[in-house]
Amino acid sequence: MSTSGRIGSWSEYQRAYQLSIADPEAFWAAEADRFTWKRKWNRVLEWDFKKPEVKWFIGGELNITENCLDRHLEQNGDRIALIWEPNEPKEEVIGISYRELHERVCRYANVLKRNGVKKGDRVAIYMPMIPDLVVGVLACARIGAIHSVVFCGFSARSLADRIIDAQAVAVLCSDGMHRGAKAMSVKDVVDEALTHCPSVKHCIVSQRTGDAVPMTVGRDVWLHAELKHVDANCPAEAMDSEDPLFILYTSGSTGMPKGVVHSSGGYMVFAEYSFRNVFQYKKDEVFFCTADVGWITGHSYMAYGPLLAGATQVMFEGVPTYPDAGRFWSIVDKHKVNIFYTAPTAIRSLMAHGLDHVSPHSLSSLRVLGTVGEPINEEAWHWYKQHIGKGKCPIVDTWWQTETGGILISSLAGVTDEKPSYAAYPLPGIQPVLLTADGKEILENEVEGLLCIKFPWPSILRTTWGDHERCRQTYFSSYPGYYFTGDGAKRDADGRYRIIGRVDDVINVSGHRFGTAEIESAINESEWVVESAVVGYPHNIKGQGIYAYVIAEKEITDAEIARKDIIASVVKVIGPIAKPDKIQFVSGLPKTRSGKIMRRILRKVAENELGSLGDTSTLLDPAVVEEIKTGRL
Ligand code: 7RM
Repeated sequence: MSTSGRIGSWSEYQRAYQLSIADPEAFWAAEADRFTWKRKWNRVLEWDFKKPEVKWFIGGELNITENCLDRHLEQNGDRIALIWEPNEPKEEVIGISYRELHERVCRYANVLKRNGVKKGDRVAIYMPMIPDLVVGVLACARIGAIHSVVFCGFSARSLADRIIDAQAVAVLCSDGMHRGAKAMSVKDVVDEALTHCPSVKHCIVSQRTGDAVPMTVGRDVWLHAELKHVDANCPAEAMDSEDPLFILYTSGSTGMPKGVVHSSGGYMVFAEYSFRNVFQYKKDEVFFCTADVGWITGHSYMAYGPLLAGATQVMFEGVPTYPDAGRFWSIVDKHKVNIFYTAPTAIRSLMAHGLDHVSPHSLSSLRVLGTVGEPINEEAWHWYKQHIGKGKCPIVDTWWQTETGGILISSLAGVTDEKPSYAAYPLPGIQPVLLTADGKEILENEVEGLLCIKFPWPSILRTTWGDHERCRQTYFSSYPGYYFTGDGAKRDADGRYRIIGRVDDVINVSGHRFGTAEIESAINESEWVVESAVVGYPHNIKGQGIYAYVIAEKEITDAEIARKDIIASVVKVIGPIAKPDKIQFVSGLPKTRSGKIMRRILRKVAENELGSLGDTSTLLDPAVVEEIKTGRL
């Protein structure tokens, strides 16, 4: 291991990997030792995937913000932690040093306390990409409140569902937001949500747009006004290593999204470890992750990982295509970004805008490129490599999930080799396996199977909020003794993994997960709909698009009106990101005699693989398949 603590060569990777398998406890204890603990752990690991129960660094006490902030102050207090790039390129950039960030977090934490928020309370955060979002997240962690960030594009209904599920006592939000050419209200959405959320006693509002928003007396306060009453001293609460740090809701194949719960100690250790090794972050470099803090990528590789590592990073408020499709590249040049981390969908969309948006920019500061969220096709990989990385930047294709807390499979930038469309090798401490459908481990290479993990790593989810049985059912019951990812994968002759995609009823739209059932129930709220079935289909930009088959309630005289109403319903229930791309009206759905929808057939039609529908004779009404094929959009 090099002195920087980074794995520096292929042989060091192999050595670290072997040690991590032979003696996981010694391996992770050595990594955990790099951090500031208020009290050292007495046991490294206890686990049982049957219950499931996983505990890391048992008996240890820490506060993650002390590790993100306080411990950098003495030597690196003046280092820039956050470079905030506003939506408008002409608006002033805000640079926040570690010392300033520490102070802002402490003050915000004192505002939370002033508003009655205590250790263990849940706090929902619904904010655009402004510095207060990161400050608010860390302020919660400072006092031991459990944050639940809800992506600012979700509807009032989604926000309310998540607040109610977690019984949050407070909401942190802003007045409004800027996104590209649009300005949108945020507080209005919160107000609407809060009419259904009696658990919320306080709402703390940051100023962003300066719009006048209604403030409910006794509940709503302005952050800037509250800050006048607090000082900059806020001792970090001692958290048990296994105390929950945050909840993040994520969609699965059934029902309402689950609140994935992450721990304090294990999550901290793995977020930093994976950041340091995958991106090979070097002192003084600038890191830019384009993900919103509303998703897990923004948690682990913006709010926490880079700060734990003492890095300097860019936080971008806007969208990749505003004011033009060269915005990312102009930010890279403007802030001399060295490491750039984005989603394949963004790469494909910028690729479609053409090289005219790339060529005006030098991009010479770039050293490492990363992708996350969905499989990257080879064409996009090569475009990224050649036109953004100029052929000289390693690409890390990082596979992981909300539930895994951090990157599990990825090459290490410039250290282990890369192969287009392969996430490649497991990080040290990660033991992936491929299973057959009946649960047998496939030991050979050049195979395909269900991707499971057979040993815990520090940032594995601990439970799903309020429903441990659901956690067991979803992740630990299909293949007892394993954590089941829901993904299918291939393994090549050299042991590299290639993630194929979900094998369950989850659609990955632009790297965002939605359950088919979740979208169907939103569609079914339209008065035009009797029943619906949703499947994913390959989409050039988004990776997967949403294809909805709908049985209409009444005769449709104007299909456009019905379509609009269905879309409005999805926007209201989930948010604009889950809008169906295609809506086909049908008179019936292909069902088995027991009434189960044969999604396989619907998927094949949506994929335009009409020749390989398989046996349809067992269907209740085989004729409906012909109609569906003919009406394909
Ligand atoms: C980080 C994140 C998780 C799902 C996962 C996969 C897919 C993520 C990759 C990928 C192929 C990748 N969390 N996925 N990364 N597929 N290559 N590098 O995305 O919880 O929102 O989604 O995303 O299907 O199960 S997530």
